[in-house]
Amino acid sequence: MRRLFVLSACCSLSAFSLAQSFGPTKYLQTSDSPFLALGVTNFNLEDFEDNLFNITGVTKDNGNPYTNSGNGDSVDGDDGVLDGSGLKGHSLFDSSGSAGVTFTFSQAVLGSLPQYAGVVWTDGSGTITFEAWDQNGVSLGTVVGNHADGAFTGQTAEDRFYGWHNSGGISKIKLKNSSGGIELDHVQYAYEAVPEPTTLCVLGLSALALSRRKKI
Ligand SMILES: [Ca+2]
Ligand SMILES: [Ca+2]
Ligand SMILES: [Ca+2]
Repeated sequence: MRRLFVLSACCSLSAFSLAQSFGPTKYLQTSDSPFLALGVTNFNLEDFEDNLFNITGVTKDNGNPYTNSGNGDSVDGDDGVLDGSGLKGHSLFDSSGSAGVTFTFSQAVLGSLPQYAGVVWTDGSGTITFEAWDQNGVSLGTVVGNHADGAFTGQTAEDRFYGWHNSGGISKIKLKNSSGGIELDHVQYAYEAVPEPTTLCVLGLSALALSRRKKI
């Protein structure tokens, strides 16, 4: 009876999308992405270090690649040195933090929508808000942060990662802050490495059937 209950609960999960938000968490280099610790597949990252926005299957509505030795604010490690400064790297900047920047994922280009998507906020003012939408364009919810340090000369201690996981797919993400401009970096997406819940159910039921056959 106990085993049957576990399998039933497992199968019921297949009818729903599993969703989880990430952040805001400290982020100074790619290895700080919480996605990597989950064993994701097809991890794709845009760090803007070629001063281009050309990550496969993703479009944006606002902002442009940016580098400035006086006020640029890349993820710290992109210049090769973790020194508390992102001045020597590249980021994405837009003058309207309140309008924010939306990144849209193309199912046609990618084959399937990513199940993990995130971005690193590196500079701006006020309250920071991150939102993601599922495969049907329904909002998964918002994550709010207040960690802007008020300095605008490349400091990286304030930089934070925001992300979302949704097993059914993510169609777009948006990052904004309530005043001033906005700077961001390390736009990233990935896919689940583990079998879908439906596959787990099939495997579980097969294992149960095999177990019963052995007892006969
Ligand atoms: Ca640095
Ligand atoms: Ca960068
Ligand atoms: Ca910063």
